[in-house]
Amino acid sequence: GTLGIAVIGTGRMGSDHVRRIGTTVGGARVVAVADPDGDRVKEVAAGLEGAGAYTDPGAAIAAPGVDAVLIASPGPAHEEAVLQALERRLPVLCEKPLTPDPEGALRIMEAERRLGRRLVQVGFMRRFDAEYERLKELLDAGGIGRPLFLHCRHRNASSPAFFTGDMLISDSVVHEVDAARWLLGQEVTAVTVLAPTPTSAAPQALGDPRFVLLETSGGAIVDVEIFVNCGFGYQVRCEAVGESGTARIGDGHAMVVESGGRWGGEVVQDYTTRFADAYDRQVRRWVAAAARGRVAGPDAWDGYAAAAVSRAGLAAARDGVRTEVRLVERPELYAAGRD
Ligand code: ISE
Repeated sequence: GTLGIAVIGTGRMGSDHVRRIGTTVGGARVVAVADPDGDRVKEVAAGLEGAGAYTDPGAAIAAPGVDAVLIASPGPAHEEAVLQALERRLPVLCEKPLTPDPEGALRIMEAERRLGRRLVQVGFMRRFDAEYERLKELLDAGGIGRPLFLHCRHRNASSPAFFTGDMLISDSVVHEVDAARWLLGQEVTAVTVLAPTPTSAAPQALGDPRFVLLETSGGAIVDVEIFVNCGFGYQVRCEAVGESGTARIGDGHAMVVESGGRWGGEVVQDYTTRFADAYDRQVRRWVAAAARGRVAGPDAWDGYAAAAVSRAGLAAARDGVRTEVRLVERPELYAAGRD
């Protein structure tokens, strides 16, 4: 049958997911949408046959025909919607960050423990990107030996008006946190944040860009340049350095043009373009897993670990000191290697 999906939040990501479910993801259909902006949600629902429009997320989740829930509201609204979905035993794909704070993620894990199963997948879409998958395969196969460093660059052309200095860490660097944990198969144990004199191209209070250092449980070092007002485009790069070689992804040289005595190419402008294929594969894999009551990829534990690292990162940025990450013991339900 067709999986009926409720989409919570119809902002940039939510509406992109609605489009994707209608066009590139088979076996699923959006049957309810929710957004606090009543006009907007009606407009989105009007483009979908037979979909209900709601301003209350709980009402959309409880709507007839809903088999699974995709949450793309702002981070602070995630926990309540996830818990409402879990009360109904519905599979969830929740955009990152799962929750802004580790406590909220722990409450979600507790709800899954009571159900005795994992139903929540977190939208760390880089795990579904073809280049990241190749790097992961190479590292897992020992192709460059034991990893020593990951050098990461994360640049946005500009940041939206609502962006805050904290979000540089909890909304942007959180992707490198998850990618590093996944690529290395290790936890992040400590965070240090450095800041150059901020760019004059953004409000000074934003403190953009920053340099974030992550230490990991296996003794690797991850450095992240986060620069959300670089002006020229969207770039996510990662170079792994191992004992016997290096590997780099994200150069973005899909096509190089040589003409008129010059060579060059295009820099993509935003993440919905750079990671379009990753988002498609993420949602397809989620739909396939949800139909079997499973999750595919990053789960609530990954959301929790990322939130714990963000908390340490915010303290590190505020106090200007290296800050250790505290994690609870990993519950059996989230043991590595479980599908
Ligand atoms: C945004 O929320 C994302 O998830 C993007 O991938 C990231 O590049 C951007 O910095 C975030 O604000």
